Amino acid sequence: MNESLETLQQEVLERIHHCNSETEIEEVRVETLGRGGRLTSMLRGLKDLPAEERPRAGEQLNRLRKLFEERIEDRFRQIKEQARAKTLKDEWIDITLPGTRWERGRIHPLTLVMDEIIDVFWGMGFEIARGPDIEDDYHNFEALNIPQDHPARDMQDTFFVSNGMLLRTHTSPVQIRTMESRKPPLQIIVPGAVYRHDDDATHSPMFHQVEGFMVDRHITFADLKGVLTHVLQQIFSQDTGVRFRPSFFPFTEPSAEIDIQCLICGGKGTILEGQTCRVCKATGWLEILGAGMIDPEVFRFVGYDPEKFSGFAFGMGVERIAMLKYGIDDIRLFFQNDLRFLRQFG
Ligand code: 2NM
Repeated sequence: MNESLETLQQEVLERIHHCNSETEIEEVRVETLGRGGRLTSMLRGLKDLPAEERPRAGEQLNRLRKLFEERIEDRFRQIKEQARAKTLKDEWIDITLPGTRWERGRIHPLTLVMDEIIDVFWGMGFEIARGPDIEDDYHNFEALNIPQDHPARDMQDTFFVSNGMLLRTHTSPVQIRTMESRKPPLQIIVPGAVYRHDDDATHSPMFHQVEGFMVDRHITFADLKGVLTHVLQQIFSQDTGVRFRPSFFPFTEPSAEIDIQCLICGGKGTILEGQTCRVCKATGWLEILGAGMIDPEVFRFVGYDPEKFSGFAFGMGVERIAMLKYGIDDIRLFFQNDLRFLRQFG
């Protein structure tokens, strides 16, 4: 009995010592202290011993049970502790590290310039109207008094799509549609994309315009001059010189082209040491706007009485203004989405 108890003690303590997981230690507990466990069986066998041996044997077995229970408990705690230490080590994170910074998006330079132009007109009480990019011949040409044989109607300049429809070559068809459905007084601008068959450093097949018009009784060329001078001096600077030159458009009479003093040479036509300014080609002026008094023919097309109403209209190219404002020499940079270019704005 003594011999076998000592063997049991040695064996069990050895096994407990070698346990490395909660499952293993639970196995040892069941095999030793569980219902059919080795020690449990021995405790159960006490009753078969002679009465005089029972107290001593019982004492020894109970001592062993206490010992096993304590060691199992200790080992169990050690294993848990090791597992926790390992988790803490493996899953350690430095919460003081700075986060990954995502680069913020910026506003496209064309949107910046477009918004700036819109803000100036908005401040003068103009409404903003929009319309379809795909138009019919009537609204893009006919109602604007552009005759059948006008070069702008040529395949060379206009993108035609199916069923006689085309990509608008200016935003003027939206002005026509607005006048068709509403009565004066109106003061409206129409920003948007337009399309022309043209592609080089200063022309893109898709570009943007802000066109607009004002119609009421007694609108004169003085209103045109006042409004457009104010707009240009807001967009560029308060002291920018503005010049009106006579011109021709089928939809306005009289018509004018409007120049501002060159932003690069300040109107001198020359830069450092008498070199000629390449931006204004030594003229000191930059063409920036087309405008005029809306032709009575256009009013007849939309059903306005030209004896009662008059108005002015204008159009400008957003890319051209953005190029002059930021000193960009190739229009294609706006559409290539090169981040090195785009990051410089906004
Ligand atoms: C320009 C120049 C001059 C213009 C005319 C009209 C309309 F529809 F009212 F007749 N809209 N825009 C116009 C006039 C556009 O762009 C260079």
